[in-house]
Amino acid sequence: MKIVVLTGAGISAESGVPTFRDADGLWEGHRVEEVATPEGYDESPALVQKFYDDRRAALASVEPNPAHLALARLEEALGPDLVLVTQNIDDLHERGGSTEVLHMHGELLSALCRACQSRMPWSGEMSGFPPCPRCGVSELRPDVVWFGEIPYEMDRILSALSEADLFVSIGTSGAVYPAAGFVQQAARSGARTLELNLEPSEGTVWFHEARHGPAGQLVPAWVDEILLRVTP
Ligand code: BV8
Repeated sequence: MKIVVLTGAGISAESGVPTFRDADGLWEGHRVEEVATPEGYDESPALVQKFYDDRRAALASVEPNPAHLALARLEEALGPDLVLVTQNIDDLHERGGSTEVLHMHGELLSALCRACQSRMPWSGEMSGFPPCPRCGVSELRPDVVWFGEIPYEMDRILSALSEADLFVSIGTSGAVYPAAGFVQQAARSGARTLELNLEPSEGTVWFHEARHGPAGQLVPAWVDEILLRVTP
């Protein structure tokens, strides 16, 4: 059985990582245009670097939750038949044991050099505009996909959606494209579609089935159901 899972900020909420659109979401106090667009970065690089420095530093104080751990168990059982796509830029899937994670919106722990286009692991601050380890120019930016930029791994994602038997969306509001359109692409290719979210998302109408509640409870239960079906 080929499964594509798409996760959003809701899967990390119970780990203490703020979501974007819930009451105390990340975007509050910051207009999206200020911190998540290339124009916003060019306008105020120090403000944007600090926004991401703070989120990068906060990773040290959060832990994967049972939902992340359950998806790692699923990968162990399904191997390449599971394609895990995340909109999240935290490293909680990896720390929860998942080894193949498609970060379509980039990662906090990666830097992109605007001078030489190199991408490299980065766990420190960037507000001090450090020189790129590869080319020496001080043009490092967070390696995240901002609004108006092209998401990473789209070819692999679209190919996985075209072959999926099941598409499961976990903890996302369905507010941002192209991720929000994946459910329709999967359904067009014949996949069954399931939404696991705290409440109905903006795209809930597109799903064959929806279960509402905390990911920390819904995801382990769903993974146990699947493992019963796929393990002899
Ligand atoms: C692109 C990285 C071209 C940075 C992010 C008009 C119409 C349609 C589209 C557009 C349009 N105008 C512009 C566009 C395109 C635009 C877009 O979609 N805009 C929106 C606002 C309309 N998209 C883009 O620009 C994208 N690029 O389109 O390029 C292209 C297209 C196709 C192919 C090639 C090229 C790039 C967008 C990427 C932006 N970067 N993040 C950073 O993180 O700082 S977006 C960011 O918000 C996330 O990455 C995520 O994608 C998005 C949504 O966040 P969620 O993860 O869903 O979180 P949210 O808070 O919204 O929701 C949380 C959910 O969890 C809630 O439903 C809640 O109920 C639930 N929840 C809470 N707690 C729990 C829970 N669920 C379970 N358990 C819990 N405990």
